[in-house]
Parts: sequence; structure tokens; C-alpha cells
Amino acid sequence: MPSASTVLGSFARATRASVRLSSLALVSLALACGDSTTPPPGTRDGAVDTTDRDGDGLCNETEGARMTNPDVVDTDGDGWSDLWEILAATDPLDATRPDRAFVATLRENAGADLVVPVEVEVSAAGEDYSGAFEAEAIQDPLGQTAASYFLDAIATFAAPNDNVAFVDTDGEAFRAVVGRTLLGFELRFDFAGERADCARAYPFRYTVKRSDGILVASRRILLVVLPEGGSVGVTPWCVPASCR
Ligand SMILES: [Ca+2]
Ligand SMILES: [Ca+2]
Repeated sequence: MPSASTVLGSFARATRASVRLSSLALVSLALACGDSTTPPPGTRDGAVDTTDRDGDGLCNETEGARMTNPDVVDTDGDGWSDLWEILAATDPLDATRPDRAFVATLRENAGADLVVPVEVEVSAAGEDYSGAFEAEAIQDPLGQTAASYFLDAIATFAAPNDNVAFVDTDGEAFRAVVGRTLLGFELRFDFAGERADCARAYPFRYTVKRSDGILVASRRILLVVLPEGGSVGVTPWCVPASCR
């Protein structure tokens, strides 16, 4: 584990780019991400049509099935390619999806790091609460998930602080919580792999459970990985070797 000063330094660097999550926003995310099915590739006479006119990685027939434009990489013009909206289970026909409040960006700079704060409000009666990171499996052309970039998560603060008997920082847990309390966590990511020089997005969840096993919160966030100096809408998205 890094020293406290390292963690604080990481947090300070990440504050500008980090996302702050609320229960209300979680509801909108759940609505946004309701469609989590990956469409079957188009087939004709039993064979996959591997024609991909716009080169976005989605075969023409798949684009037809999903009602995306087979001649436009980004049908809704929101900067996210049709392929990656489908891989990340957002809506390629709705420019407000994915909700930018639930997107965190990591860059391919050597040693680059990112801290994503997650806050959860609970009404407690002496229970413990603990968080857990979970990467979602997607059909990534690079064979990666959010776990490829995840370092660790910690418990950071409780407000009011007196409502918690003990903050188990490294254990991502709060012990003996009473009353209405805001629990703070931080998730740390870094880039230490090979550069891909294209944009990609990896969904993950951070869940918080009560000591009796009750799920208190499940936050779904998209980790976008961009080349150094890249930006969504400008940097080309990664494409698979053959369309899907
Ligand atoms: Ca296509
Ligand atoms: Ca789009």
C-alpha cells in the first residue's frame, strides 16, 4: 500500500478529473444502462457478413439490427463510437448516454494515475459497511477489463465522523456505523501497460454491502482509457480485427 502522503497526492491530482457520485445520479445511470445485451452479428445464409462500411468494428448487418448508421462511426454524435457504446452497454442512439457523470478518464501516460471517489449515504444502526470493486467482462478487442488498470480501493472518510467507531482504510470498511452517515471511498487506477493509441472503455461496479450481507449501493462507472493528449470525440476508438 502507498503511504498516506502518496494517496493524498494522488487524490489531489485526480480531483479535477474525478467524478462525484450521488444516489440521484445512480438512478439515472440505471435507466441509461438498462440494455446490457450484445447484439448477435448479422448472418445471411449461415455466414457472418463481415462488411463494415464505416470501419467502426460493427458489421453492416449488426448496425441494421441495432438501428445505428452503417456509414457513420458515431451515429448519435456524442463522441462515442457505435461499437463502444454497445460494448459498454450504453445507448448508441442517445447522445446523452453514457452519462458523463459516470465516466472517469485514464490516460496512457507512463505512471499516470486516477482516483475515482465514491460516496454512499447510509442509515445505520451499528452495522459495518464494506466496499468492493468488480470489473465487468466485455468483448474488448484488446482483451482487457477495468481490472487491467485497477490498483486498489480504500475507505477515506465518514461524515459525520463521530457516527463511525473505526474507519478501516485498507479494508475498504467502516465499523459500527450509527445514524445517517456519508461513507467515502476512493478507487485508484494507473496505466502501466502497453500503449494502444486508441480509445476504449471498461465498465466496472463499486458495491457497498452491510455486515448482514444487504447490498447498499452498486455504482456503475465507465473507465475510459485514452492515449496521451487524446480526447473522446477526437481520438479514434479501438476496433477489433474483424467486425461483429
Ligand atoms: Ca460499421
Ligand atoms: Ca455515439
